[in-house]
Amino acid sequence: MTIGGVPLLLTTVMLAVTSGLSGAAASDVQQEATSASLASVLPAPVVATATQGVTYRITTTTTIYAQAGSAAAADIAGQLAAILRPSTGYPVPIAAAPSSGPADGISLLLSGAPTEVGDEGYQLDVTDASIVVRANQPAGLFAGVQTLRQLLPPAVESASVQPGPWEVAGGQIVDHPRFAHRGAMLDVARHFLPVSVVKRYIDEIALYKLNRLHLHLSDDQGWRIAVNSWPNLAIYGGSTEVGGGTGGYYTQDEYRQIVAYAAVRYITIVPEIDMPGHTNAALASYAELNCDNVAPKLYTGTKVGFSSLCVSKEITYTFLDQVLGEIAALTPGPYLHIGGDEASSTTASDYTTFMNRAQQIVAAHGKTVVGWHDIVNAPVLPSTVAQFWGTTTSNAAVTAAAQNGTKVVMSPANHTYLDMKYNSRTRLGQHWAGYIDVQDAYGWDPGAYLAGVGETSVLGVEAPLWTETIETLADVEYMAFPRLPAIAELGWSPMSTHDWASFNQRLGAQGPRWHVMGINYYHSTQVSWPTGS
Ligand code: TNX
Repeated sequence: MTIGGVPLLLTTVMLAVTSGLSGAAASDVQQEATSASLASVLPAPVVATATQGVTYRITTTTTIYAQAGSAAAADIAGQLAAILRPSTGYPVPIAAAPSSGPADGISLLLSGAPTEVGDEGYQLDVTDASIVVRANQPAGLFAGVQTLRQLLPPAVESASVQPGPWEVAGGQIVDHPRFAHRGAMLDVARHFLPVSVVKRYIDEIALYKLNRLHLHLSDDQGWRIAVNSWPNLAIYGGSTEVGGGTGGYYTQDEYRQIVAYAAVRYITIVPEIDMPGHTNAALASYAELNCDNVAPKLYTGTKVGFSSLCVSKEITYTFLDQVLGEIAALTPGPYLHIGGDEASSTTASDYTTFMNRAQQIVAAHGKTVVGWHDIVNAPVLPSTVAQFWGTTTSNAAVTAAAQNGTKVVMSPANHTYLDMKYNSRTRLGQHWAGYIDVQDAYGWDPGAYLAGVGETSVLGVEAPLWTETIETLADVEYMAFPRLPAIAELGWSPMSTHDWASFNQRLGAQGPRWHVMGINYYHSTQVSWPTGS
């Protein structure tokens, strides 16, 4: 049996299956792999086929060939070289791929990929002469390179020269994502996180083929982005955080840097300005935003549901238009998230009035609205995306919206909330949605979770990290790893690959990699970590 001309060798390790692929290649093929490294890719690929006895070795003469004429391919080649050079000690030059076809070495090509891999998928072929990644778009090349990293020994991630050898098991992977939206969220409002932490998190989520970073930029405790037309929002509203620390905010230039850093890793920034609730920092910064014209004090506690923009004042909509207008102009991605959660200080009719206007304002700035699922309690625009954060498997309002065409991002709090404790002994985090160990994060199906919200209504998944108790990069990493890769796999891999035993083994294999990268991960007792990780 062959797939794409590569012999399918049947040995011991069941790796992947083929649903999700269309056409002949998807028919009835069960995948098997001889190599631990092919079997260890996370998220699980759609199809992986080992070629027994074949190994590619990166040596001192290995060159990376990037698609001629593509600046994006050259940039991705540069990112791969930047990983390989420090750890191998080899020069790893980059050259334009010859038109005669793949040369020896590592080729990153924007031709010859199967159409079914779409814009974000790729085909990776490893022979003893070459590694070839083919994709239809640069995002797919980037994804293929993330897979290639995982096929190399963990020491490849080291910042200093390591002994090697730098071998990749032979075979073929044909791979593409299940869902378009594969996200992580960072709450930079409850505790401010500096640009360096956000960039590091972008690097970490990119490893697992996530493609959205949602930044929760404002809340009761802090406003985290400079707005030129309303400068006190950041200067005053950003001056503290939960617990009374000094807070902080991103200048517009820093925000642009984050957007650009994410873009070359094929991650779209989704900025959130939460409203009409969760707005104490804004209300404290400008008295005129309050119905009684009295600015409240800054807030450094952790209660929710006590603040609301003044729905009846016209200046509220001038504020929205100017703030959202500036953020839209800074954001190349299609989405503006306007929160809408826990608006318990806003009446139901005010909420509807407010959300009607807010959605129109976002649309006027050329963006698509995302809101927490509470937004479906108001009429929504056809394009508005609802982010489900409940803890139940049925929600009548969300089901009705989905059946009316609303797309849903799945963030069920009892499976995806990275601020939930792993268990009662976890120092950080909360547990209002329960304890979430790795099996809870992994053990659900986003396309069949919420009653009446089927696969075609689901845009994807997202793992939020709220930061009431989270203050440092080490805290962020401890809560995200190893649960974030579970959510990443649910977003990328076909459900037919869903298997705890396989996932557990592949997740464990990431441990030594995280160790080399200095990622502060939680050694969950549910995971079979290899010794030494
Ligand atoms: C609920 S989830 C919130 C946040 C909190 C979080 C803590 C959601 C839309 N709202 O304001 O930070 O719980 O887990």
